[in-house]
Amino acid sequence: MNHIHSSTKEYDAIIVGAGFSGLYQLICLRDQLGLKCVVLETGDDVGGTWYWNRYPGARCDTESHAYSYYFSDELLKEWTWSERYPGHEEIREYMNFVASKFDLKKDILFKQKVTSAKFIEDSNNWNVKTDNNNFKCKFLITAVGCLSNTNIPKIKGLENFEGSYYHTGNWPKNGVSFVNKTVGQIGTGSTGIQAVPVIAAEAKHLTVFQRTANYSIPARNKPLTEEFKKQVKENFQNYKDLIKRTPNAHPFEISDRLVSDVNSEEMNQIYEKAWEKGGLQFRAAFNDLVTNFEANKTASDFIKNKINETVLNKKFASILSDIDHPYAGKRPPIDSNYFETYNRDNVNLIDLRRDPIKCINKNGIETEKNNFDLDIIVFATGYDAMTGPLLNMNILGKNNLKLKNDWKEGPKTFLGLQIPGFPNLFTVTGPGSPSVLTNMPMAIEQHVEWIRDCISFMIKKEYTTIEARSNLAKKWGKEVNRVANKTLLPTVKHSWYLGANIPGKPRVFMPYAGGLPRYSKICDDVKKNNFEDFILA
Ligand code: N01
Repeated sequence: MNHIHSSTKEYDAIIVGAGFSGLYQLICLRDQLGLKCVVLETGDDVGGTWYWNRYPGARCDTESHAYSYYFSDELLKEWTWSERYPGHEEIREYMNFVASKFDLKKDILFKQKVTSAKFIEDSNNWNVKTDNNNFKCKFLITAVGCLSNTNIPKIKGLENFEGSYYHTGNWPKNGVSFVNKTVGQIGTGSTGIQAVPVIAAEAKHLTVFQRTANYSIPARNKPLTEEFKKQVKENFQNYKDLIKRTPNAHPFEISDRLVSDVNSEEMNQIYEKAWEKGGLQFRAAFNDLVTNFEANKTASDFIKNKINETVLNKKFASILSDIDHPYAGKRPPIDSNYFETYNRDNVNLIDLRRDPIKCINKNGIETEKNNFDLDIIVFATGYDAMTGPLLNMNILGKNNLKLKNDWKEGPKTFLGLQIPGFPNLFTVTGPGSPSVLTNMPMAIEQHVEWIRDCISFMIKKEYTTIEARSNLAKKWGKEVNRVANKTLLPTVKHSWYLGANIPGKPRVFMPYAGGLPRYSKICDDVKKNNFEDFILA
């Protein structure tokens, strides 16, 4: 028997999360299909991942003119970015601009953290609970982001630390002052590499604790010229076409050329040019950088040389360039003066491979060989990515099937959009979809529109439920693995793409690496086939 609280609020669709996905999903379902919708958001404003990521230096690695919604020409004309890469404040401004343009906030409930969602078979509804409210809906759409479940590693003694500590993905709204502070930062992923130069410029002293050395390419961020801004506005259709046809939805083509097509002098010139240009585009200099170890080694060696040239302290240079994975085998960071920062007098670097952290004590971090007294510890230690935010919601499907149990050995989805046993639940950029391997807003738009079209089809055909088929989900899981294995990505055994950063998490390659255009075609074919790959009832 299903007991629904007397004040249960009923909707056609509930969307969880008010980031890029949630806002556009609301526009699609409310304004285009006329459904009664609500967005439930934990924070007190829109922004999603960018609501929480306010750490020093937080900036998107995708160029601003591509890191935008492309569904509305009007919006593209009205909004103008100021820098090559958008900073976190400007992204939040953009999202607020979108929210007010489409009058979205009236249908967003803030400070509503979803604590459970249960499918009720008698009525084919979802019951959704937050800390203080009960909701009921027909369609439940998770728009919770892939990198929203922060990971503070369980280091012995953290509770004894008398200073302050922060995770970059849950940064205080009013910021943190590092003035006159002795700071320790753990983690040198994309986030850590952005934070180090900014913290070092403000703090009395910064010690960086590096476990795995990482590549980084200069971002070469700069204010956009009036000419470029004008050019983008006049050519957004061309940009849209370009972004939609490239595998990672970035605004640049991947070269057809193989490393073996050029001699070493030409190769170096190509890398130099790409280094000067900066940004994620570096990996597009040759076609085989992410598929061929030998080709990749030329890029990896080039970057290691740059690190050694830049970092004057030879010990630091050797720690930073001691990289044991192929370039872009993990998500490649880009930076503003990251390696240069190690030339400052107030920066120290500890190689945790040689001197691991033993514990945290009341004064700071204790490694096997040293003690570091600290006022502040910054955890740039990443996320329980992709599956974490979904598993956090305590989702129960048919027959009381707990998502947590169902995914014990790894996520099972069809196209990253639906999960067998969980009817009418849609997962925007869920595991098994291109998501984190792409420029996110593009992957989001594709998913959100597909979900809109699917729900519209169901309404027209008077179907009550849609559910992924188990056999097709299994087949899709194999396909996700097959395409990943054509690249070097799964060879990096400590990568978060494989869940390896979270103790006990199953090692499964989670995103679809076959590219957004190919993936979109697969989804479009399913749609053309009247969604027959799903169980419709
Ligand atoms: O997290 P990460 P991130 N002891 O998991 C270290 C996106 N992003 O927040 O490599 C010591 O990559 C860990 O070491 P190791 C982007 O997709 C986007 O930096 O596991 N160290 C690593 O150095 C990115 O990939 C933008 O050995 C520990 C670091 O912490 C994703 O977010 C900007 C440790 C974690 O790196 C995540 O990046 C920034 C421990 N116990 C980020 N545990 C945009 O542009 C972890 N580490 C949109």
